[in-house]
Amino acid sequence: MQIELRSPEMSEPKITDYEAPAGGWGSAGSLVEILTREKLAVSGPGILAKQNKPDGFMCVSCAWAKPAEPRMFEYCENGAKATAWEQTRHRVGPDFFAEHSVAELLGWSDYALEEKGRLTEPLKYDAQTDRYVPISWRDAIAEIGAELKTFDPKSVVFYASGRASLETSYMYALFVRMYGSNNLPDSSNMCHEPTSVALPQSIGVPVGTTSLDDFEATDLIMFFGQNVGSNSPRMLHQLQDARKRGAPIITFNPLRERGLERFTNPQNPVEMATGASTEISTQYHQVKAGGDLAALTGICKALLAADKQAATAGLPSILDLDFIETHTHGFRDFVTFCDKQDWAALEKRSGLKREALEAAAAVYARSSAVMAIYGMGLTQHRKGVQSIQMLVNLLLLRGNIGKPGAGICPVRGHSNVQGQRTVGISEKPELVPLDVIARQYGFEPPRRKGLNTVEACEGVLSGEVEAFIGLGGNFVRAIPDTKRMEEAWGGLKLTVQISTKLNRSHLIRGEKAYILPCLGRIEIDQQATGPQAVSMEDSTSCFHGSRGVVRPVSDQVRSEPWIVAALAKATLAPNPKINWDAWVEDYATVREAIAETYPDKFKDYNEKLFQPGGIRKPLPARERKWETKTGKANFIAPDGLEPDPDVATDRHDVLDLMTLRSNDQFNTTIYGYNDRFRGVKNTREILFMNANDIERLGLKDADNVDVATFCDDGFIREVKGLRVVSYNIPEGNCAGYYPELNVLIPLWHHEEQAKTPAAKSIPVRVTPSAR
Ligand SMILES: Nc1nc2c(c(=O)[nH]1)N[C@H]1C(S)=C(S)[C@@H](COP(=O)(O)OP(=O)(O)OC[C@H]3O[C@@H](n4cnc5c(=O)[nH]c(N)nc54)[C@H](O)[C@@H]3O)O[C@H]1N2
Ligand SMILES: Nc1nc2c(c(=O)[nH]1)N[C@H]1C(S)=C(S)[C@@H](COP(=O)(O)OP(=O)(O)OC[C@H]3O[C@@H](n4cnc5c(=O)[nH]c(N)nc54)[C@H](O)[C@@H]3O)O[C@H]1N2
Ligand SMILES: [Mo]
Repeated sequence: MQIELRSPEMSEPKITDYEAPAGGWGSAGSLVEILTREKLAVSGPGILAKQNKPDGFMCVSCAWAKPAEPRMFEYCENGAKATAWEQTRHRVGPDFFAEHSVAELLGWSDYALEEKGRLTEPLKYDAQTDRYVPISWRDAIAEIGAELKTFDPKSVVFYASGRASLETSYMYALFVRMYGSNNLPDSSNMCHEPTSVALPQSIGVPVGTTSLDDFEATDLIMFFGQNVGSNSPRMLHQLQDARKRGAPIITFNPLRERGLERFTNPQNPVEMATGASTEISTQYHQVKAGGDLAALTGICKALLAADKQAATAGLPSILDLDFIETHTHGFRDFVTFCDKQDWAALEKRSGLKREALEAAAAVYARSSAVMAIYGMGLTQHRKGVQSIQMLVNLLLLRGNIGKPGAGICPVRGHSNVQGQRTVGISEKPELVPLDVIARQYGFEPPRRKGLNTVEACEGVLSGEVEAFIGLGGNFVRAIPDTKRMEEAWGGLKLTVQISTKLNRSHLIRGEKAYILPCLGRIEIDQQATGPQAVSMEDSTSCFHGSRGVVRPVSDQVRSEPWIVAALAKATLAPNPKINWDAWVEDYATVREAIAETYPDKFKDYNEKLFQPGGIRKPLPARERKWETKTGKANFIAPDGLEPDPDVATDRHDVLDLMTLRSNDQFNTTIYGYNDRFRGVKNTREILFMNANDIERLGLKDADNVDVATFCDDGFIREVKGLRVVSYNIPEGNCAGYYPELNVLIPLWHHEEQAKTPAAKSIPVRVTPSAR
């Protein structure tokens, strides 16, 4: 069935140049629009005033750090949209499901499904009427538990999307291991998994090393493949402050993203009144998709050359030789690698001129504390891990890890995606203290590696996976190869989704299917001992407590800890060492259990839960203690510079497609059809292309085109009828929106080591539409 991409009330698509800075009045206007649509009151003490405050709730949007001294409104346009979307006054109750069959809903857009409102009661799929029908919690839980008992634990996948709290995640992972499986894929597998693979090899920690303080001490920020204006807008405040102190920002991004160009602080009355804005990037390099590895090599090469020159001239070294000597391993081999690369190849692969890379190197060479920030532009490639390691190599050359104002800063996605890993959600048993868990709970946890996201999909295709449980998220829509995967999904015997809103993963279902509606984080979570708090970990490894502030959407929704505990009790034999009910009555007791499993990270957790600025997790690399195999920070040279071996970029009719987020979505949640910063109105069915490519392929701006994946594995992957938008994008690249274009990503097209789908470099052919 063709998925409807336009919302019913949509008007004609419009593409214009957007001139305004990020933030400013555009942001204020967009916010008012969604608040009105979701009928959310923001007057008086309002929900939004509690957002990201030490005594309030942590935003359900991104994972960016929450300062100890928050602004009066510590939220951004997109954080407020996320709040409005969760706290909408619209509901999808039993009437809705009686009215609409699943077959009908399959034709609805992602926007239309979620926009209908919050799920209010448990539902079970009824094949006879092709509808979801109400079921009591007791029956739903009992039936799911009985089903789970019939499967081989290895054939069941337990996904986690990254929003559920540390408390829920800990309970979920424990439940799954007691059930007998490490099949705990998470959204991180599609996101920052390359970070979790690259950084331990390089510096001995799986996470970033910087904190908010570093923005105050840095004298250069390098920014790779992260769209701050849309996806972590609160960081714009730190960037603006750094710029006002005179610290330069050097950006590498194929697109000129507005948030990386100019910012007007919507909370600053003077800036709003005068239209003043701060220039964000001082150098902007439109690197080719996947060209970062070559660009970074070029910068390192330029730096090494400058250092040689300095030595010849008897000047002080440009490199931090003390640091390299004391703290690193592999420097010589790395120099040899850089020496071997020739400039012509680096220019071709990066799409950047040697002079541009030398200009970046020159600023880097005179800066004594440098932060490197990155996002999906680095991770979602076949060589994502090596690109991140190359960025670390650059930092190591001048000792830019483990000193104030310096370090590596991966910008995480979901608000607790990093935290879920911290408390045991991982398919890799070696990342979890299984011996501690074995002692604490008196059972033998499985030691066999579980399935990550791509492997879970392979299992669904091969029939080895028989059941899927989703703790949040919209898995079927977020994964690659939409058509193949949706077809295979019907072969599952059981699907269970723990969700707040209706999405496509409820409709693409197994033989038996259940929807379990849960509380959102913004709602008051009342249990036997009173209202409960939960906690999460931000992108800078700080834990924060969070308390709901509004009444639940319905008295039939349950908290995530309640649902996980209920499933565990219905599935597992009783264990005298775990009292699931006591945990649900008082989440502080879950935190005590977490602290027992992870004593170094969660010491005095309950006492410090609401500490302003959060509780900082110990990070050895920040203290220049390197928990790597060599005991040092490692220079790691890549095995080549070909960004994506399958991308036949040399063929004149093959373009390299990046799938991106608009400013009006949170992952598969589509708030609307505008992408303000990129000048797009009322549509998501577009393909951004370079004017030369448009001409070369015999097309015109605003033409309709079909896009097909260029590969010959026997499957046809195509999207029809996209509108060409002539755009400032490197030649040979094109871009469009996720998740509509996921149908084009072959499942096997993933990061080599981390298996993250390579969503930023899909080889495609673009042809005029017949339609
Ligand atoms: N409002 C909002 N906030 C979000 C999300 C959301 O959807 N909406 N999603 C959340 C999640 S889960 C995540 S993971 C993050 C994602 O946040 P980002 O990491 O910003 O992810 P993307 O929007 O996919 O875009 C990545 C950026 O990389 C650039 N890029 C693409 N390919 C390359 C490349 O090869 N090299 C370089 N240097 N740049 C490239 C793109 O032009 C784009 O600016 O945001 C989180 N926050
Ligand atoms: N092509 C392409 N594909 C991508 C990406 C890309 O850049 N390009 N990005 C990847 C990335 S980085 C990520 S993180 C994944 C995202 O994949 P997911 O995390 O699986 O997807 P989301 O869209 O965030 O999930 C939205 C759903 O979560 C549910 N939900 C919302 N809040 C809550 C809550 O509090 N509790 C529970 N239980 N459920 C809730 C709602 O029902 C909503 O419909 O997609 C990946 N896929
Ligand atoms: Mo993500």
